Amino acid sequence: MKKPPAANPRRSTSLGAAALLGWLSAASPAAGSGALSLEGAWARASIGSSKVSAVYLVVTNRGEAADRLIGAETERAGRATIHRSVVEAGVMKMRQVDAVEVPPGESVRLEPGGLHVMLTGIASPLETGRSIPLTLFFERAGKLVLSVPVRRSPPE
Ligand SMILES: [Cu+2]
Repeated sequence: MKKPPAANPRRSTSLGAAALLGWLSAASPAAGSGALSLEGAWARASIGSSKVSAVYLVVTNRGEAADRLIGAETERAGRATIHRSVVEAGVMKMRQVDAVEVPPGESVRLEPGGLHVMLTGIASPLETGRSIPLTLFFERAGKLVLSVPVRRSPPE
């Protein structure tokens, strides 16, 4: 009489699937391609008739080679540019940057008070609970598209 298939390989398969599912839900909302993963993305809800907002996220490079974030676009805004907030003489200012380096094995945080994707010329208000499409352009990974939830404040 034949024995049923060994339990061990089966168990390791389901553990692998569970681990993967855990990773997927922990990383949600996430997108990625190859070496890069994009996690925790959120867009700030626009205030009143304000035409500006910002998108924040964490870019992690799990690859061997450096990459660079070189641009962004969304159908919801006239322009999406990469900005860095800096404090000069006690005043918070924003400067456009051409690119953001993402070294191999590292994460770069775009977060309030620092780097962000600046949205200007917003056509209609960004409402909490909705999502906006965002395309990010990387030198190496190319074009990555993600759906970004709109929030009033950073996720926990
Ligand atoms: Cu800005």
